[in-house]
This record gives sequence, C-alpha cells and structure tokens, in this order.
Amino acid sequence: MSEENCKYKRILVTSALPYANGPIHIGHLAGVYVPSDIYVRYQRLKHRDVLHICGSDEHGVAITMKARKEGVTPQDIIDKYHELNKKAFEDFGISFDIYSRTSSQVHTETSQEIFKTLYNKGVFVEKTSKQYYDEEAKQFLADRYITGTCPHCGNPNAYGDQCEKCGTSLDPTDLIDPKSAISGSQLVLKETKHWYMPLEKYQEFLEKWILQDHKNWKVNVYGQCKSWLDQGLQPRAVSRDLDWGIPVPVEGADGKVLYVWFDAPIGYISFTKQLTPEWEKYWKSDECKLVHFIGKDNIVFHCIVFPSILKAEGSYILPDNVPANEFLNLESDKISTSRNWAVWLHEYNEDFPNKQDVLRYVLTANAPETKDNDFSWKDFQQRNNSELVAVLGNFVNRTLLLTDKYFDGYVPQPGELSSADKEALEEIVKIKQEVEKSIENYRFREALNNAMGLGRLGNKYITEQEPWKVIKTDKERVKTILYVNLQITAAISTVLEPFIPFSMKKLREFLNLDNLIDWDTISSAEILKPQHKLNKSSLLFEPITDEIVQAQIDKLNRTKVENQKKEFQPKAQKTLISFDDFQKCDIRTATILEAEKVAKTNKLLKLTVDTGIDKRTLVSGIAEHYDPKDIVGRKILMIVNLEPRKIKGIESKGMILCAEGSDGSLHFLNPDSELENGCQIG
Ligand code: B3M
Ligand code: ZN
Repeated sequence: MSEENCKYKRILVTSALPYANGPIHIGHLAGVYVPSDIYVRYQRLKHRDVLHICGSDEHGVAITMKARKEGVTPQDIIDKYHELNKKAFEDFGISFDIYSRTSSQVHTETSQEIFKTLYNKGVFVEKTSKQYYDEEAKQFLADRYITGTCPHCGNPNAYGDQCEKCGTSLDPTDLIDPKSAISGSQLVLKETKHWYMPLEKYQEFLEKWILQDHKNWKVNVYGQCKSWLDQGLQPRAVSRDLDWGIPVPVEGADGKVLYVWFDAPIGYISFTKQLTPEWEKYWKSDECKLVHFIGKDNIVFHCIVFPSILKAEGSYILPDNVPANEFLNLESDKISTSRNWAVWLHEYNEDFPNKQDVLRYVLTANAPETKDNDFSWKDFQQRNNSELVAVLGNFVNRTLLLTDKYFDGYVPQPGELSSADKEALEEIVKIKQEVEKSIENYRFREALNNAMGLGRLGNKYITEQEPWKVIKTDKERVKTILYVNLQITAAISTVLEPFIPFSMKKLREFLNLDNLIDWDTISSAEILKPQHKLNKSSLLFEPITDEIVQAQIDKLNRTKVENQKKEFQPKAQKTLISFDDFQKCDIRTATILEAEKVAKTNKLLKLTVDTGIDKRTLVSGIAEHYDPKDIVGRKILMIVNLEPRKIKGIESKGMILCAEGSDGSLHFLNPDSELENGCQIG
C-alpha cells in the first residue's frame, strides 16, 4: 500500500451523478467513469475495503426543460434515463457498488437533514431579492427559463444565465426585453426569499485545506480552485423557486426547493446509506479515504461548495483527492448533447456488443487527463488493430496455441532458468509496480501504457527465444520458454483487469483460472504451476475493418448535415436594387453539352453549354458538387450577359445559377417543365 494509503482502512469512491435527462456519451466515460472504474477495480484486486458510489442526478431545471420540450412529466424523463444509463453502465462494465437516484426517499431525508442542521446552526444567510416572475405561469423563473436579447451581441434568443451565441455569462436582469420561455409573456420583477451559503466565511479554511494541504492535487484541479479562491468566494444560493426538487424543510419556504447542486453531492452520502448500514464507517471516519471522480466543470462544486457544506455540518470527512479530467472532443469537434454530436454509450453497446474493452482501452489511452483531447474512429481502429490485436492478443495467442500444440495444453515443467528467463520474470514485477504507482496517482493513461508493457515484454521474449524453431532440437528448453510465457500471460490477466475486464475474464477462462489472481500474488515467483491444464483458447481481440469504422463516420456525417439544416441561418438580404437594374440581367434556360475538370484545380469545371442563342464555354466552381460525367445533358439556368472573364486561361462567358444549401452544397436550378434552350427568365 502506498504511504498515502497506509493511514486509511477504507476507500470511498464517488463518480459524478449523471443528470437523468439524457444518455451517457464517451465524454462522460473518458472524463469520469472509466478512470473511476479502473481505480476501484485495482483497489479490489488489492483486497482493499472500497465502495464505488454513483446514481442519477434527478433534480434541476434541465430536467423540467427537457420534460416541457417533450411534452411529458419530469418523472417520465428521469425514469427513462435512469434506467437507460444504469443498464448502459452495467453493459459497459462500470462496476458501481450502487447506482441509485436522487429522487429516492432516503436522499430527500438526508438532504433535508443536512439543510436543517446548517439552518439551525445559523449558517445560512437569508436574503430577499427581486427575481423575474411569470404571472401567466404563476411561477418564478430559473435563469434558463428566461430569454431575451443579449446586450453584447444582440442575439434575440439569449438565456438568463448565458448567451450561447457569444458565450457571455449573463444575469437575467442583463437581458433586453426578457420574456418567459414557458408562456412567452413579459416578466415582472417580484421579491422572493432564498437561503445562501456564505462561502466567503470558508475562504480561509479552503485556502489552507486546498492550497496548503492538497498541493498534490492534479494541476488542472488545483489551478481552478486557486483561481476561484483568488477571486474571493461569494455567497451562493442553496434554494430555488421551482416545483421540481427537494422541498426546503423550514417554515416560510412554500414553493421553494433545494438548489440542485446543494442536494446532488449529498447523493453520495444517501446512496452509501442505502448500500450499507455501516455507512458512517466511510463518511464519518478519518480512516476512510474519499475520492471524487468528476469532469472539470464540476470542480468548484466538489472542491469548494460541497466541502464547505460538510465542513459547516461538522461530522463528515472531506475528499482526499478530486482527480477531475478535462473534456473529450469527437472528431475534433466539441461533444454536444443538443447537437447529437456524440458517441452514445447505449448505442455503442448495441453496435459493438463484444467490444466494450476496445472503447475502454481507447478512452484510457486517449484520456483528457490534463488537457482536452480528441476521439476519432480512425484512432479507435488503429489502437485496436495495432495495440490490442498486434501486441497483447498476438502474444497471448502464440503462447496458448504453442502450449496446446507442444504440451497438450499443460503448463510445462521448466528446466534451469537462463538469465533471459530470470530477467523476463523479474520484469513482470517491475511492470506491475509501475502500474500500481500510476494508478495510485490517478495517472491512468500512464498506467495502461505501463500495463501494456507486459504484452511488449512477452512478444520480445518469445521472439528472441523462438520456441517454434527450438522445438526441433531441444524440447526441454521449449518447456522453460513456454513456462515463462505463461507466467507473463497469467500476470496480464490480473494487471490488465482494471482496464479491459471483459477480455481478461475471457483470458482467465483460457487459463482455466476460476478466480482472479490477486494483485499481490503477481511476482517473479511461480503464478501458474506446472501440470496446470489450460482450456482451449480463441482470439482475444479481432481486427476492426475499415467498413465498420466508416459506418460510424457516416453516421456522424449524417448528424453534421442534420445540424447544418437545423442551425441554418439564411444570409441577410442584399441591398435593394431597382427593377431596371434587375432587367439588365439576361437569365436563360440552357443545356450542358460537355463537362470536364479544369487541370490543376479542385473546384473548377469547364463546360460547353447550349444557350439557345449560341454554344459557348464557361468555367464554373462546381467540381466539388457535381461529377462532370453526371451533368452532360442537364438543363440549367444561367446569366448569359455577364462580361466574359479569363479563368485559368479559359474564356468564361456567363454564369450558372446555383442554390447554396445549409451544408455549403451547390444545386442547379431547373424549370419545372421541359423548356427549350434560350427561354428568358424574368
Ligand atoms: N449532475 C453532472 C454534470 O454537471 C452533475 C454532477 C452531479 S455530481 C454530484 O454534468
Ligand atoms: Zn451574446
């Protein structure tokens, strides 16, 4: 156990509670759930007392907005996505000990109890302020329910908390002509009372607890906390005027609920209560190490707000570490639920039913641990084929097939170990220790790369020892070589379990191992004993073909086109012209007689057209939109009286009229009936 872990008897791991208003995507997995699952699986292999807590975050305005948009109730929304996400995580091997939900009764009671404790201690500050009220809907409006014109960029559809067009953070009172997103009616400012957590009173405590006592936190986490603290903490509302959420449990709070970020982190506590009656041994004991796995957008809540609440309450432990990850992009674009720009976990599980480990592997190898990173389907294919198949799978496959072929699937009795044999066995331990150190320090990319060192070790050793050659002359020597290979293979089945658990379960079946080999059993001493009978094996990993990957890329491209259509903003109208000006344009029907690409250009076609007046040549920038062989004979509309221009040395006399689509595509315009060439358009 690392020195940092020595003082702890238990480990409590929490993963950010996903909002139950949408599916899980690869950004969530890379940011939070794959790293937390690796960490917990490793701790279990060390036989440590560890709990992994998660569940649905079911309050907040985002859920009521989704319900309103879909014409269902908030309960319908949370029931749908709680079940969808719970199953998707299970299918993906994210091994929570509990996946509960903040709509549970235990959570309501726990949240209200903590609120009342702080209230009775006089921690909260009560403040009355003017907030926007919708007299038609008879309710105060949360910031997201207020729309109006952004004072910075004039966007008429800015929200009360942010303008999504220019990105400016807003206060509802900044908006010009604010309206209700519920009823569309004008809003009135009305007094309302709320309770505030005076974070400024915990500034000094947090500066010591974070900036002095937790200098070991990840740079991105420590840096964000420091910048919040340097700005000086402000009071933060812990209640809202909403009809969806946990009622504020004090007098004079009708129609008010706990702010979602007050109750959500308390879900970690209430879910632990649901999991074990001994929950206080975790949450109320300094012998327990608390680790929050989150994305960077949740740092302030997990490092500043929630610890202040627990500090004020006084009986709970605070996190030992909050190893927040940065964001993952998809094909170099920001993942977005609203634009459906994501790889959804439940869809991945359907499209790749037996390849959860490939995605776990790729999301770990590419994890945005200290800066945003990118996921691409090509990289997904490349890492599967050149790392999982070619390194790990290849080594394991050769070892098991040769043992079956030469020794009928029995672990051979080794002879005298050579120095190369001993070095290989000792390297197993070194690699395991490197993996251990990386995981303990939340560096999972590094840990995975270290663990893959066992595959590289095995391939190097078997290639150097060439048992397929030596077998012809010295079968005893091959016994030793394959014995060493099998020890490496057994080590792989444990050391890589936290990262790719499904494949390692399969490998244990090949090795005829009923249980996982303990982490601490992995040493240069014998793991698989001679005469142990192996089972028949098959390939651990299959290559991923270009077709499989292209199908996913095509799916994203269809989404891109759909988004372009949805987001299409027609260009502003040009300045007015007189009818006489328009009359000067001579637009005719015409037919394309010949078409060819203009040499050394990507965009230009040289066309010969029949205008009805004459046959002429023109150059048109449509090469990326039309294939020359497809447009010969096509009817078009064109301006015939444009002054001729030399383009790439070709005299172009006229211009084809095209419409530009939302995705930038160009489209010919055709008369809706068969017309002769030369008909005038007016
Ligand atoms: N529901 C997820 C998010 O901000 C939020 C986490 C709560 S953890 C207590 O995306
Ligand atoms: Zn704006």
